[in-house]
Amino acid sequence: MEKYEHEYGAEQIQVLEGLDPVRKRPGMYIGSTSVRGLHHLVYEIVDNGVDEALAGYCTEINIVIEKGNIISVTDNGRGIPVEIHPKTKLSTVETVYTVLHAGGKFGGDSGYKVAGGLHGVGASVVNALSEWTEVTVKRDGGIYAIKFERGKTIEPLKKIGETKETGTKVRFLADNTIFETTDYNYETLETRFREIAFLTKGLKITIEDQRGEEVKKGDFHFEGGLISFVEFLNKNKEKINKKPIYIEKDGEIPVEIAIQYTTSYSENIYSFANNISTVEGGTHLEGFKRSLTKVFNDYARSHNILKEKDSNLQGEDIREGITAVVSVKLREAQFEGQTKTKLGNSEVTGVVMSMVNEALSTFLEENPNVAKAILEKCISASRAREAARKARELVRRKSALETTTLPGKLADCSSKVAEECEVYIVEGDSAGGSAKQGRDRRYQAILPLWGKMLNVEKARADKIYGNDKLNPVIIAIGAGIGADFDITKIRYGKVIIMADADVDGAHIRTLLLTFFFRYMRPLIENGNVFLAQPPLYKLSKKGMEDIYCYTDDDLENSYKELEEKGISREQIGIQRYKGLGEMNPEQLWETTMNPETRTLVKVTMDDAIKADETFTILMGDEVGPRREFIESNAKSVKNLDV
Ligand code: 0R9
Repeated sequence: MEKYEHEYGAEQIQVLEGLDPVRKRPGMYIGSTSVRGLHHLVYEIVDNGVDEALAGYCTEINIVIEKGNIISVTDNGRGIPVEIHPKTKLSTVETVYTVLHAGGKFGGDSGYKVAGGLHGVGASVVNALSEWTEVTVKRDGGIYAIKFERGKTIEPLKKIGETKETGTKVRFLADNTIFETTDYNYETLETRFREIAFLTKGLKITIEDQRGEEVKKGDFHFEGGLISFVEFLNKNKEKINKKPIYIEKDGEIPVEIAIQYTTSYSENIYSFANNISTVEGGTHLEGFKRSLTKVFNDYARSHNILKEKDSNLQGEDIREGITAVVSVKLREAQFEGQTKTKLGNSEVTGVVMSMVNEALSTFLEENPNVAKAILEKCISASRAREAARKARELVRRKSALETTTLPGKLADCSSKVAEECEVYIVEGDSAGGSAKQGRDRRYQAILPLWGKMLNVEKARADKIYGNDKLNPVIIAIGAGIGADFDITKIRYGKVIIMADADVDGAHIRTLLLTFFFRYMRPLIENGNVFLAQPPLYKLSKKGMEDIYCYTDDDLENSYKELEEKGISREQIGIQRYKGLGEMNPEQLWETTMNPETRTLVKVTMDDAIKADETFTILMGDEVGPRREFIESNAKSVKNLDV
């Protein structure tokens, strides 16, 4: 952020010290030293190449994860300037890599800098947090190289050859004494670079992972920009308007928007400011939503689709089934909110609104069939909302009448302190019985579910309020649902799904997760949802304590350990658990519920786009992608009983 907010004068550069503060408090510069922070190093470097592309000089960026987790990033831009900077008496490359916050202000007329990772702190921070860094610049007919170790120059810039090409190449090895892990996740990087390619029309980005036996590759280049982005997001959904609606305007604050409606019931709007995903929204999103509501209502009125007696369509009616991407670029982006992912610049709302008002109303006038199809869906959404309101009223009134009435099947815990309380949502009555007897009733509650669970991906909100399978879950958690959901009211700090390790269990797990994802998303975002891990096998032998194994690898390892102690496989009894119901209360406690010994998997929402895709594939209408997904993921879900 700093990079774009301040212009440091020469004096300030001189008083800035070296990079020691970065190594002392890395979290302050890259958020954390977890795998997330590690990935930020790559984003910082790639963003510098993206800036060069936005300035109009670079068309391609290549990223390679080399063996040993070395990162290499190459662009074909002008090359970082190499001449001696008069104030620092160092080459400009060296200055950029060794002076904190130096990036961006030596660049002269490079246009506005708009790319930039979440923390936008630049090359010097990457250098400070790397065991070593090498930068190679092709420029002015020469090839120049410079090397650093832990932020300190060890080989100053020298010319090592001649070339007619231009560009910059950066290689670095993250410092393993600083990061918890230096093992990059290929999928995470690939997803981000695909996103950057969508957001930067025409820029080609390639990524290659050379670490494994098989090289993985991604190649992203979208002439369609955001149009390609929404087509990608909707690839498994049934579309209402075949071609996405596209709105683009250059100017002081460039805005780019693509919109496509699908027959689904969810709202998927992704917003970006300077290529940064604004998860918490902000002024650009606000402007877009307001304008969308206004334009559709105006159109419906002027074409007599809404009659005089009808009330206006509400924003949520108009956003049902929408997939949209809103991207703005601005010189001095201000990020607010808890995770600094909410755009704060107030002038943006009006810019987006006036632009969408004009472009979208023109589009609707010119495409009356599309307008009609979308409005039909909005109107039926509005009817469903009205029905849902009534159903919800009913639920509310019911719970107001019976204020203390928790679901009959819920065995609640005695503590009322949410942070220490857990609710196990258990499949089946018999497993529920064992769980009730085995639990620690001070802080563990049990909610058994039985019968067929509703697939919320295929149902509208009015079917969800008042559904007899979901209602107990909603009431037990106690924080409402949908737009009314209030995370501060949850009755349990941990909501734990405990299902069998077979196909049916996986199904229930997915149905419940889909429900949480669509109707209680903050619960997942806040890290309150967990999956219990029941064992698959029990090994037993007279005189030996039982051994529980949670995976097939676990089982093999246990066999090996026992063999080393001279106990052969034949001497050991093995029980394969088909379901939770086969375990008695003590076993269930010991293996799956006792906080001292259990393993819980926390459900995270790192990537909402990926999550939406997965839930659409697994729970939506289209069969083809679902089969593909299951086939290609079957190997990684060993516990499934297929
Ligand atoms: C491989 C990742 N790419 C980069 O890190 C990279 C930085 C960079 C750059 C310029 C061009 N390409 C780049 N790639 C550049 C050049 C010029 C002006 N501004 C930017 C120019 O030729 O005049 N720079 C980013 C910061 C700086 N250069 C600077 F501060 F050193 F100028």
